[in-house]
Amino acid sequence: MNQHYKFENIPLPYPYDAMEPYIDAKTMELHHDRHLQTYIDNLNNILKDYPELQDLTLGQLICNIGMFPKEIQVPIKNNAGGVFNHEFYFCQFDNLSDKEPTAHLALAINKKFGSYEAFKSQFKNAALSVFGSGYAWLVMNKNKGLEIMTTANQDTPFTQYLCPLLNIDVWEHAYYLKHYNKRADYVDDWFNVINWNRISENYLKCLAR
Ligand code: MN3
Repeated sequence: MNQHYKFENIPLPYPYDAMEPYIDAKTMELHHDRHLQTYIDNLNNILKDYPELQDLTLGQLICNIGMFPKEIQVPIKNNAGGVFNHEFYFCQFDNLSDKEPTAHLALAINKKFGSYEAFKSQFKNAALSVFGSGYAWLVMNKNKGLEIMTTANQDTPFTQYLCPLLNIDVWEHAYYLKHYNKRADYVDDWFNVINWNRISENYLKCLAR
C-alpha cells in the first residue's frame, strides 16, 4: 500500500478461502474488498481537497487529528482508523503455523496473564464486552507491559500511546455470514488462525519503539 495519499487496497496476502473453516471465504472477500475498500475510498475523498495533508502517512493522520480543520477531524478519525485497523487485522492470519505464542511473547503473556489459556479467556471476554461495533486488542503500554483493551467503532490504540500486537474486529460484518449472532463462536474460530510468528514480530517492534 502507498504510505500516503492516494491510498490503495493491497490484495490479501492469502487466498480468500485460506482461513476456512474458521473464517469463510465470502466473509473474507466482502470484508477486504468492500468494507476495507470503502474506508480507503472515503479517506482518499476527504484528502482530495486537502493537499497539505496528502503526504501524511496513515499513522501521522491518526496521531495528529487535533491539528486538522475541524470539519474533517471525525471523518479522518473514522476512515484512517478503519484503514489501519483492517490492514492490521488481515495481516495477522495464517492457517498453518503454531496455534500458540512462542518465545519472548509466550513468556510475556505467561508473566502478565498466568498462562496462554488464561489470556485467551480474558481476551475473549473483552471481545464479547464490546457493545455495538469495535475491536479488542492486545497492546503494549509505555512500561513495556501487555494489556488487553477494547476500542469503539474505528478508534485505534495509538491515541492512548499504546502499541498494538493483535486485534479482533467484532463488527458484525466480520462474522455474521458464518457465525450469525454468535460472536463467541467467531472469537473461538479466530484464535485458530492467528499467526503467532507475526504477533511475535509485532511484539518485538513494540519493544523497540
Ligand atoms: Mn471490519
